[in-house]
Amino acid sequence: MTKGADLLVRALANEGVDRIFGVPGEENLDVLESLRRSGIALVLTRHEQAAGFMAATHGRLTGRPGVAIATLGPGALNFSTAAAYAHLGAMPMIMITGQKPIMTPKQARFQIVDVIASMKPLTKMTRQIVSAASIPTLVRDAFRVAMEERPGPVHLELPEDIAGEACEDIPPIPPHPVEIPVAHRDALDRAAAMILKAKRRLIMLGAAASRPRSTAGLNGFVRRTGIPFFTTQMGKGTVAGGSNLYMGTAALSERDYVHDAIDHADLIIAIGHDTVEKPPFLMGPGGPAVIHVGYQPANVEQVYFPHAEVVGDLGPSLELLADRLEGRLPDAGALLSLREEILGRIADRATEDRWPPTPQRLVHDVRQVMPEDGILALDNGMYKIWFARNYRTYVANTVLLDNALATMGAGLPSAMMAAMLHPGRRVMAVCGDGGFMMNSQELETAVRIGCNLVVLILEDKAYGMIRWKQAVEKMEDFGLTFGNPDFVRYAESYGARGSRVTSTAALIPTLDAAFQGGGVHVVVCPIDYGENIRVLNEELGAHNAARQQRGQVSRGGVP
Ligand SMILES: Cc1ncc(C[n+]2csc(CCOP(=O)(O)OP(=O)(O)O)c2C)c(N)n1
Ligand SMILES: [Mg+2]
Repeated sequence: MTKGADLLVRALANEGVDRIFGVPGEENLDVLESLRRSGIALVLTRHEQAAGFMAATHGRLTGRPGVAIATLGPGALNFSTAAAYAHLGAMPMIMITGQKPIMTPKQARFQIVDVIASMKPLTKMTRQIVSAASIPTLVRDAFRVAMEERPGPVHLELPEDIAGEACEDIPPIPPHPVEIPVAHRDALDRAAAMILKAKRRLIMLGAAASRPRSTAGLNGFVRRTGIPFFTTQMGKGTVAGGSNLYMGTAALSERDYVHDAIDHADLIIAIGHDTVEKPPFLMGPGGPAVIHVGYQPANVEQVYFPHAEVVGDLGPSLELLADRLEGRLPDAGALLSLREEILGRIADRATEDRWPPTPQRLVHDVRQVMPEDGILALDNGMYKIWFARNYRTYVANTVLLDNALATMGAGLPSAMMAAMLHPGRRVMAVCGDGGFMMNSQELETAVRIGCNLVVLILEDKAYGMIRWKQAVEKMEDFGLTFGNPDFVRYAESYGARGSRVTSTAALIPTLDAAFQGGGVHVVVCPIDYGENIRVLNEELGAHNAARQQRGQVSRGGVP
């Protein structure tokens, strides 16, 4: 006898799903039973939030939605942060949650929350399944919506009685390839004319440039035009940062060294910029002209209002744009004269052996132990700014960071997903002592499923980023410090291994040994956050004051 749950699982398999992440409840038991008899693996997690982060990261890295499952009410609500993470971060994901029977609700309102309503602002689509016969269509549509630009999360609620409902054996709907339309000829001509006319051009690579489908077209555009580029935080790694055209990453919205190049530019070609990111620079009157190249038109914001747009599939549209420009930009690299100065300043103190290590030294040493294709997954904390600013990338999608929801707690689960997808590559999660503890229970999952993974915890016994902002605001140091477990013993209690870095010289050997040993290895290292104020406030403040005095900040109203 075929049941609704069988149709669901078959429809998921039809979409190429090979694993589902989550925490089932009794309302999901029919689905669990269908899964048991399918070729789809269940990756049981210790919190639904982590399952959601893993599914979203699957979508981010592959372009195919990851799938997560949870029960009704409490389980479904635990998906909320992950749903928002995927929604803001444009990561395709499908969430399936259970519900009490809808035809004969024998438990009255026990555990019932209006999950559909709660998912509305957090997803692209949220639907309750009301008949088994509708499952094949709904699942196909859910995948279509999740994957379509702009990608994101879709939620399906499957009530217990619909999952158990006997039904006809309806075949799933076969997916077919979908191409995204390419930009209009007139838009390409207009953009090409602007680029040809400009004198000091700069490319900016944003979050949407990281879609796996656009990597080749993007690299080709940069190579064929020879225009220098910088990236937003989430655009990091879309074109190799080792390229001799890389000018830096805008980890701050203004006043960093990379903004010297932005201030000197007369045209910025913003590729894949998504304004969910903290602004990489602030547009204002009198600033450079901006061309937006994206899968979707630009949202108009106070700080982002492009003068022209090229909307369409990024890769092929950029190829057509490069056809109009190649060989016609002899002075493409006009801003490259600033490169050495910018990158030199950024590298300051990267090899200093002070103890505890500076953030610059930590980033430098992590880079040494990561091969070019190694994947770094960052949680959210102060160190994210340093990694965004200082870490250089060589291969697309090798830095997973979240500058959209910017939630704490996603670092470990997203690294686990990367490790599952790329078992042959080195994968490292970098977490603060605050963010790590928000999903540290997933160490058990990582050990159980056999991940090879290093988790680097940067210990300052504080919510350091907020503490920095408090100090910048000249407020008293109050309310942001805490104690920690002994992270080495904590890791060992999960069956993982643990090491503590006790000297700056030991950092690289400890990280290297952790990778060599395989399995899950937690490495704890203290960090000297004195550099936050010294560099990000004092040094950059002085640099900007000097620039302003020299009159190099040309735009009225924009610092
Ligand atoms: C879930 C969540 N809660 C709170 C915040 C606000 N927040 C941003 S960074 C931060 C501190 C992070 O502390 P930690 O992980 O120890 O990193 P550190 O800044 O100390 O390096 C906080 C509380 C957030 N981004 N996400
Ligand atoms: Mg901390």
